[in-house]
Amino acid sequence: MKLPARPSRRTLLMAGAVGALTVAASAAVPPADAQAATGCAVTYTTSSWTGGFTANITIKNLGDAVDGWTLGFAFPDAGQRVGQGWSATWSQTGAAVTARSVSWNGALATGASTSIGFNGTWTAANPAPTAFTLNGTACTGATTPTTPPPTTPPPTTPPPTTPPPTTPPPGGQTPVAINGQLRVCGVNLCNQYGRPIQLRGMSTHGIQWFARCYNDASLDALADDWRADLLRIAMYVQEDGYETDPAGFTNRVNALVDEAEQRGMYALIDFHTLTPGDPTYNLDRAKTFFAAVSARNAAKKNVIYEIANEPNGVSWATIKSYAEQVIPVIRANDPDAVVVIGTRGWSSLGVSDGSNADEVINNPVNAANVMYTFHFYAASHRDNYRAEVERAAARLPLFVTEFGTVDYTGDGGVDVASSNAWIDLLDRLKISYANWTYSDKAEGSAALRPGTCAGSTYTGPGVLTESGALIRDRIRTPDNFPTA
Ligand code: IDC
Repeated sequence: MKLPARPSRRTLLMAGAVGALTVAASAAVPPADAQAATGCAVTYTTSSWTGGFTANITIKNLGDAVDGWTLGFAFPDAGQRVGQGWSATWSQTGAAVTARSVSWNGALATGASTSIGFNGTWTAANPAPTAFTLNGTACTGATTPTTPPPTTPPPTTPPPTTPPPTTPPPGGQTPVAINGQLRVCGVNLCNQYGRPIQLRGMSTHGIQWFARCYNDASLDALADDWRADLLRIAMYVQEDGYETDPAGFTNRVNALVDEAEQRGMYALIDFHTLTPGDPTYNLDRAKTFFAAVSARNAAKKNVIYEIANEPNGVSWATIKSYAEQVIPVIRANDPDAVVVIGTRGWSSLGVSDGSNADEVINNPVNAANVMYTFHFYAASHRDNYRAEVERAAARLPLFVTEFGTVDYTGDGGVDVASSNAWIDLLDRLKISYANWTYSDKAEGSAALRPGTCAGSTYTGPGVLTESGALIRDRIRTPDNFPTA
């Protein structure tokens, strides 16, 4: 796993040696005999608000490979408590906090890092811990806690133990580096300079089924070879998804947000409701999930929230009511993030239910900085849908968070003409999009050939399907993001 290129907000670097027997033996000179070489570096960064905070911790193993680890530290203030954590099993007794590795991050090779974190609460003050232990032995390196005010920009040079950041794609800076925090302006998605932009990228398949497709090599390929701006993280709620393991899926989504961030891509967090189609069925789950991910990712610039994938069988009034209950939960933690709202008839702006975008135009969600979802499958949805999108785009901020080159089942042949007509329209209107799917499922919409995710190669002539080749060609053309 790569370290974040730039630790944000308050950063505290702990670089110390974990001597197996003595700390002194481990400073600059490695042990002479067979004693295991041990050592670690820990960064602890927080973003705080009144009474609460998010802590992100990176552990780097500077010693011999370990298989399973325990991180320990003590809160300096009596009122500090760990709440929901991720990527570790967290516990707290008095001031003492313990984080134990989980199945997928216990093995840490020499030089390897892993990132964990938690949402916490505080009462009187929220100082950073000043000492950490790894597998029971203190990391005793000199530390100088720095507590700049929250508005201080992050350090421009990484801490000494941090490896160089991911190489940006050819042509210079990453989409997130150029565009920064996004916001809705008029009917457009705008960048930090207030200028309209279009993000082009890929959706994962259901992360409960295709986790193997989202690894360092595949995400490097998406950022560098595809030059994608956006990764949509499709977290199904039903179908063996979130409802079966809320904490686990929350962690997986957060880990993918970090992977996107490290590569300069935006991350669209998709609460992938589909069946049942009434989002109200998942309202409590949505509130719990979005409270967690918005608190944890509040300080990041690359996160966009998609609160309901495809409402179906329900009225716009019901969807609007759902949105007006979920959006405040996000806003409480992450006031400036863009939120995308599903629309009636499988996010067809109502068209697939015989309605149209007027129901939204005339009765928009009572919230600022929001966009509305439109989905299409090119072999099923053609001219009448394109006409409605063009008409609606003059009145509503639209985001195509999902589309396929094939029919609505996600399978069948690629409709090249309709796909290109759609993408031409989205380009002309600067409507952002994510294609279904960056996966190797044996179905027409998948971009990768079956078996690709069992290997380690995600570039070159052998890996793309017909759909993948068409979409990659469209996504990898230069972005021309405005920079002033
Ligand atoms: C489809 C997948 C398919 C999977 C199915 C499960 O392509 O492999 O078995 O979901 O529900 C959507 C949905 C999206 C669908 C996709 C294709 O958002 O979940 O994925 N689709 O049917 N809306 C329209 C089409």
